[in-house]
Amino acid sequence: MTVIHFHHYDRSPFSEKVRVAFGLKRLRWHSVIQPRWAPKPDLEPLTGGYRRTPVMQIGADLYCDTRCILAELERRFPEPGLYPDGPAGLGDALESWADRALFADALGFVFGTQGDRFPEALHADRARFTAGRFSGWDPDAMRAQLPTVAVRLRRKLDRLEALLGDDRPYLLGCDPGMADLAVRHPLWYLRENLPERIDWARRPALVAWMKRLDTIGHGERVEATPAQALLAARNAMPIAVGASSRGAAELSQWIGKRVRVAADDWGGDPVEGMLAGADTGRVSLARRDAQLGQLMVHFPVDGFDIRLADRTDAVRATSEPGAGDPAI
Ligand SMILES: N[C@@H](CCC(=O)N[C@@H](CS)C(=O)NCC(=O)O)C(=O)O
Repeated sequence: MTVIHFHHYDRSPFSEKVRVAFGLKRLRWHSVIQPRWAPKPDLEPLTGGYRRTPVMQIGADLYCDTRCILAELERRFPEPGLYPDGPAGLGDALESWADRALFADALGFVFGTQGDRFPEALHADRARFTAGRFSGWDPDAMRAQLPTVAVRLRRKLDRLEALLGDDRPYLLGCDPGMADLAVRHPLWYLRENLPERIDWARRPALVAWMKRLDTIGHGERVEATPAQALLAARNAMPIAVGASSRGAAELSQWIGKRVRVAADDWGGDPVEGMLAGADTGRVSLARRDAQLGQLMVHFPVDGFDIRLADRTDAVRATSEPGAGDPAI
């Protein structure tokens, strides 16, 4: 039986995106609560330094970033699917928009409105984490941005209301999927933090859609400790990485070499490991931890900077002629 350990905290919006996917797929999962800010001594040994929330663990395999987590859930538990209506590309496009543009405005609105309410340690951590984005996470600067952010957010909410205005139950049709999970989590975050600041009465279709998604729930959640998750990793071996690297020749030529992977938006702490697999969706890094043994850390290709870690390898790779490179 597949045992899922999910490293998260309850207030994390990106975690909420996955928790609803657990509900949709009616899965049982072990909830491992991690701190809201670094250091994360029970997470970083597993991932090799990736500290963002959430991370999904299945034995000695670690899935970083919700895009990688949801793709793995879809692979292992295909029914019901995350792309029930319309082309998958449309679901992914909406996901991208929601995870970055909509989420950034929701975050700017919450911190701009009530930045003083959060602990100092959180501000200090997020200033480093976001590396200059979000007004350097300075409460005054974020407040100064509030009028612009409010107007941007209002327009996005109105667009969503219009999209749902033809009585469709979910964003892309009759059943919930990726687009709904992704668009809901920034709105859930707004509702959790500033319920009275959203003009819900003007957006009945959005309210009904949120209610429909709320009823999906989170599947079967079982509490677990970080020590149990670490033990599960130590007692397991990573799954073999699939041989298929179709469409990812530029990355799969580095298989067996040391690579460095870092998120290209925020929380860019790099992870190094030996590239064990690459396809168009993800890269898999083999790592060894002195306490935990052999691990495999998976990242999406989208949204991550992936490069050779060894300078000599990197210089050689970029100076070699590219005549044989496949077309895009
Ligand atoms: N693109 C990432 C974004 C993850 C993200 O930004 N998560 C936030 C929490 S919702 C985070 O890591 N905050 C800092 C932390 O938890 O240490 C994903 O889809 O997983």
